[in-house]
Amino acid sequence: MSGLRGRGVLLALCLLAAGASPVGAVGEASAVRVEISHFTFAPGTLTVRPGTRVTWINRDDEPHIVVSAGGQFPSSKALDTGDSYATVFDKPGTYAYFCSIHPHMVGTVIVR
Ligand SMILES: [Cu+2]
Repeated sequence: MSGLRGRGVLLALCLLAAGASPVGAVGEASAVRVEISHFTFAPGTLTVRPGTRVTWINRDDEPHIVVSAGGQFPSSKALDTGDSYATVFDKPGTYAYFCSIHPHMVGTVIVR
């Protein structure tokens, strides 16, 4: 997969040229956190690169369950306070999700 590696180097060079910290940029691209608090997913809409690991962490005193609206990724277990759930988004697309306990809680992960 030298082609993929080459693209990664190119991306890093572009980020350097833009004055971004390469370490911070790579961290942001590969792992992102969604905080669940006050019955809200924050950020509600998240845009990430393919291959990004997204972690939801519950800051509420109520349990929440992260469920893909289209069954596109596995559901979490019931997350108690401080519990987290992570999944990796490999393919570009729009992934709507909600909390199955509180269906008015919705969020979206956009992978591109
Ligand atoms: Cu909930």
